[in-house]
Amino acid sequence: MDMSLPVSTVRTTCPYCGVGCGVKANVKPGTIPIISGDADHAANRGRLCVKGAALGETLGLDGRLLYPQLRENGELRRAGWDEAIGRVAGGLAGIIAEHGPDAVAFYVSGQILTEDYYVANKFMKGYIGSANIDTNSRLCMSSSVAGHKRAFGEDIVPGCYEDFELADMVVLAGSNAAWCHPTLFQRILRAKEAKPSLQIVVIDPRRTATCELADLHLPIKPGTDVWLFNGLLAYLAREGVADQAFVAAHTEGLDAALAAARIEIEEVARACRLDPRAVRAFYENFAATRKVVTAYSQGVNQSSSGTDKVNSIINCHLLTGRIGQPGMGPFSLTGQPNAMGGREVGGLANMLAAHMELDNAQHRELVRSFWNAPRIASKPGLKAVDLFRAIEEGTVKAVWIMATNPLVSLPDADRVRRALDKCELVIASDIVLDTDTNVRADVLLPALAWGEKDGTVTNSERRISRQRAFLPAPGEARADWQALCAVARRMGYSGFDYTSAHEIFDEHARLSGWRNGGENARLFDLSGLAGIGRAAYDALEPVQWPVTPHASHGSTRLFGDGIFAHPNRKARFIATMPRAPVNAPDGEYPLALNTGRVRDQWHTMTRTGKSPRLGSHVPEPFIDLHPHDALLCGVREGELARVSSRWGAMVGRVTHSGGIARGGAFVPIHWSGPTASDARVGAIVNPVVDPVSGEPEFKHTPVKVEPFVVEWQAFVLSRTAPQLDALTWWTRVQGEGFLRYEAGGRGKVGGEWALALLGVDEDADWIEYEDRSAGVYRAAYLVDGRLQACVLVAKAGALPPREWLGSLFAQEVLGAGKRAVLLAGRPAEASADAGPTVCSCFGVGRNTICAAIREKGLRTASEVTACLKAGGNCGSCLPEIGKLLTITP
Ligand SMILES: Nc1nc2c(c(=O)[nH]1)N[C@H]1C(S)=C(S)[C@@H](COP(=O)(O)OP(=O)(O)OC[C@H]3O[C@@H](n4cnc5c(=O)[nH]c(N)nc54)[C@H](O)[C@@H]3O)O[C@H]1N2
Ligand SMILES: Nc1nc2c(c(=O)[nH]1)N[C@H]1C(S)=C(S)[C@@H](COP(=O)(O)OP(=O)(O)OC[C@H]3O[C@@H](n4cnc5c(=O)[nH]c(N)nc54)[C@H](O)[C@@H]3O)O[C@H]1N2
Ligand code: SF4
Ligand SMILES: [Mo]
Repeated sequence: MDMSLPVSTVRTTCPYCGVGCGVKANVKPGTIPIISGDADHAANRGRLCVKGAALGETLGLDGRLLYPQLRENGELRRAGWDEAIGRVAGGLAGIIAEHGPDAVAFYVSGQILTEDYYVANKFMKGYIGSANIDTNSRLCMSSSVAGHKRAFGEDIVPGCYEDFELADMVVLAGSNAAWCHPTLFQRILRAKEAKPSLQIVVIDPRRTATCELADLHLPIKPGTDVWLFNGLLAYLAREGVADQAFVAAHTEGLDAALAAARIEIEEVARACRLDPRAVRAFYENFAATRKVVTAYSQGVNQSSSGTDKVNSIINCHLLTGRIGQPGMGPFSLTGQPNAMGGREVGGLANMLAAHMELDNAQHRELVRSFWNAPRIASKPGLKAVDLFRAIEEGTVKAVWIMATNPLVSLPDADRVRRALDKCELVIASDIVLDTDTNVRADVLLPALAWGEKDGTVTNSERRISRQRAFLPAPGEARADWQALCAVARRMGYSGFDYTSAHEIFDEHARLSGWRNGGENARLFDLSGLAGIGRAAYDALEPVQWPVTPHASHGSTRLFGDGIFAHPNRKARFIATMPRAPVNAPDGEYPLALNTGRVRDQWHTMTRTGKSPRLGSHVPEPFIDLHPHDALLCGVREGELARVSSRWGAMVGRVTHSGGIARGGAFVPIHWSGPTASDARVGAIVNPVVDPVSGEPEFKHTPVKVEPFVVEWQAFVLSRTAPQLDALTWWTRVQGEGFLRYEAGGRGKVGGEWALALLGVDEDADWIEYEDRSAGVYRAAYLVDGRLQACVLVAKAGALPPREWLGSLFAQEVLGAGKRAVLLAGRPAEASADAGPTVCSCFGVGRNTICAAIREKGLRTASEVTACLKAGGNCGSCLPEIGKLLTITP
């Protein structure tokens, strides 16, 4: 911490999900910044979820990439920026000279700032002259983008968060908002508390935490949403709920859409494997309620019919004229903090900039001349999955990967690994050193992280907020836009002389308003911010675009006037023909694998993985199965299993959450090479994509599940990383003062093995316990009476809980009493095992909560909070507490 920085409070924006909560960082020299919610930010009004609340625990510099590095003869070595920029610029220029501009590519991310994104896009499309820039938003929001463009003529989210509170019905389709958009979900719950008639409907094959407080859960057969919404469209038309005047004046294409949607409730129920009464109830309530928000996320987007799913939802809102008015509308929940900003600057390979189109000659010329660029890409570039195929095939020879980890997050990720192994020049910009992708990079460029970088992001409701720096730049890390500009300048391009993020934002705002108006006006318009001065940019209050001279305070809702962005200003119904996922389960791969998120981790855990508070909720990768399927597969709850598909495999622990229907399986996406021996989810996923958007079908891959045989289970708690080759399978999370490894292994365990595993020298203070007949081995070592590491192994039966042993790492010296029972793994006074963490903020376990519910007769979540504090801070665990209330006898 730089002692010269004054004490201050900096207002910034959370770097995780697309809710885009305002955050306050209270910075005192010499201490860790204190993070709290910004009560003045319209997205969250002071609330944060558990990930946001734990941001302060992720700011340490351990594991950071702090200097540029170059690979030489297979080894990385530190280099100066000048040399690294030379290598990148020279490498790209050489390949372009020999093979043309389409032989190079950028693969960027919804986690860079709008200013970084703007520069990357300008560099590739206007100067290199290729559209080979794509982004992880292809894996995330591209079906929504495509659906919006087909229906509205432009990629627009019409509504705002307030609509969720004003609605009388909120439909959450393919969204686990309780875990993935928590503060917004809590706004819905509070609205329901105030107005109990507010109905919540969840459409998800799994029974998720989001379902806990829902009035109706439709456990839809994976991939069948188009049947459900087509059926709804047909029902609404039949029942005369259409808004005839709106449809006539402001839309076209209804007849074709209705023709494609001719389907009865019985048929819908069969196709979607739902109870026809539940389908009918949903349709009736939807028909009877005008103020409906239908929000959707990856259960809709990440599908081979993702774009059609989006349009089948929008169709229902167009038919009823429920769009752009308070309390109603289709609502695409964005995933990443700047998914939206990336779309604004045209970061996808099939877009231009400022919502202009690559295949529109006028737009191309407009952008080229505004940039004063030497050339402009004239055809769409490669979409993410195709891009990495082209790398494998050798047609793309250089790729600059920025703020994303395709070796984990792309489908068929082993193929992506092979592609990078073959690629002539791999450049990776990241904030951490150890990622699966970085291991394969030739050049590593250190980026500024959250708290250090400065610029803007746009959230799901089109609200642009500032991310502001409150920490000094560490090492030689630089903003991503600075690295991009340095390479562009070295390649001889003018137009990259920015000295601050502010200058880039201003250019972006000016482009959005440039020759924008009249008949073909583009709705994305920041002309009200063009010419914004440095001071005004620094003080910029969160504002929803469009921001124009007429709407200088931004725009809450769009399309309320019925004016859309297609040339004839009408919205289009899209005829959506339902189709099943491309790969169906079969005899060999009988289960449909669904993948997604857990509450307390963010993607590959490079940041959330540093927080002890976040490590305890879900400490290891799991495979959630229906008990019946587990039986058929010969696997048991609590044991390890291997999930494999025709593309790859991973290993995790079998669980039965009770939320999975037969025929399905679910695994979390978060573990990667650095955090598990074998749990890279991307390796299994089929590389099928939606034909319109190119978004992968992450939610549906045929797999089989088999026992992963180990002779013993173990866990290791250690202040330093152990020797992992002593374990057959392992996975890691961060504890308070220690690393926690869950593991399984084969072969002999004992003193020699444990000494090697924990890296203990001969004269260490070492204690051991072994009971061969029971298959138990335990050892620990201490330094000056302080617990350094312990390992507990069981050949059969359960291992002791980790919580008590973990708590000993906080103690400077272990007293004789604790030392004596250390290897029992439990305190002598045998206090109850708290059980797996439910409330991460206050560290309250499941058993504690259930005991209190039972013994004190608690009946509501607020009674649990009053009694145990659990749920009283960020509230992210309230749905789980709700579930415990219903299942505890
Ligand atoms: N805690 C946490 N929050 C996050 C993130 C994170 O990593 N961790 N990441 C952020 C990002 S980038 C994103 S994109 C969002 C994603 O947010 P969500 O989309 O809410 O999260 P997912 O878990 O990917 O998937 C949502 C649900 O889709 C369901 N689903 C699967 N198949 C189908 C189907 O065919 N139909 C329907 N209707 N549903 C289906 C799954 O069972 C799953 O519960 O979360 C953001 N927020
Ligand atoms: N199976 C399966 N796969 C999926 C999904 C799924 O549901 N199932 N979801 C998909 C979705 S929606 C998404 S969004 C992706 C996410 O997948 P990724 O984008 O691959 O995951 P992250 O871990 O967020 O990767 C971000 C990287 O950027 C680094 N980073 C953070 N901040 C900065 C910065 O300011 N600058 C730079 N240069 N680097 C930075 C982080 O350290 C990290 O290494 O995964 C996709 N993959
Ligand atoms: S809901 Fe949580 S992760 Fe999302 S922006 Fe808010 S604090 Fe961050
Ligand atoms: Mo995402």
